[in-house]
Amino acid sequence: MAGDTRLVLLGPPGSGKGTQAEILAQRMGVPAISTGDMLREAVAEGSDLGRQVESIMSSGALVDDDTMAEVVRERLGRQDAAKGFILDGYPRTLPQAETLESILQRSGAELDAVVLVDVPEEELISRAVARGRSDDSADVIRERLRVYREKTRPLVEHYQERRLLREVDGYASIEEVNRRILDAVA
Ligand code: B4P
Repeated sequence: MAGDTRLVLLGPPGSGKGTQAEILAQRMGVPAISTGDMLREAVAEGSDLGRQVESIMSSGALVDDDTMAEVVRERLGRQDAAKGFILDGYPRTLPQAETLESILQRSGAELDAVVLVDVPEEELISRAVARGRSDDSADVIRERLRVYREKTRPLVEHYQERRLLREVDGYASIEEVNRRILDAVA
């Protein structure tokens, strides 16, 4: 499989979306696009965007939809994304899902599937604490899980209705989760 693959990875914080996106991207010959990584890079560079989002990210809240729309529109407009992508961490709200639909429509493209990588909350908290990133303290991760349930979880139904959703149990080894995702999108 090479090119023309457009997948979204959906799931709670720490479910392994980023890890799986990298493996899938290698295999499918398309870029892994992580909005979390893009924002963390902006913070590290101290750009205008980075200064704007730094405190939002460290509190566990979501960056606003308009800012994210600009970031994603610019990234998906680059040449390397013309033939497909693995999108990790976007969309995270219903308005973001609508933005993505309109960006794709304009280029005559559509999503192949949205993969929900689901993992129990206790496991998410222990993975996050083990990772030790600045936005991974136990309190912040609890806030990120609350925001996930409130803002992102409704996307499950949204994509179920569009017959795009594939559910994968993410509580297994990285290799096993990868196999499950490949089976789900085959
Ligand atoms: P993200 O970077 O998307 O953070 P994440 O959800 O924690 O990452 P992920 O689920 O990809 O976990 P990973 O593979 O790293 O977002 C960070 C912040 O950016 C958000 O809180 C928000 O403020 C902002 N943001 C990003 N996108 C946004 C948007 N669209 N709108 C608004 N704001 C946005 O894996 C986690 C850990 O588990 C790793 O240590 C990994 O090694 C381990 N792991 C992975 N798979 C495993 C497995 N199978 N078994 C055991 N451990 C595993």
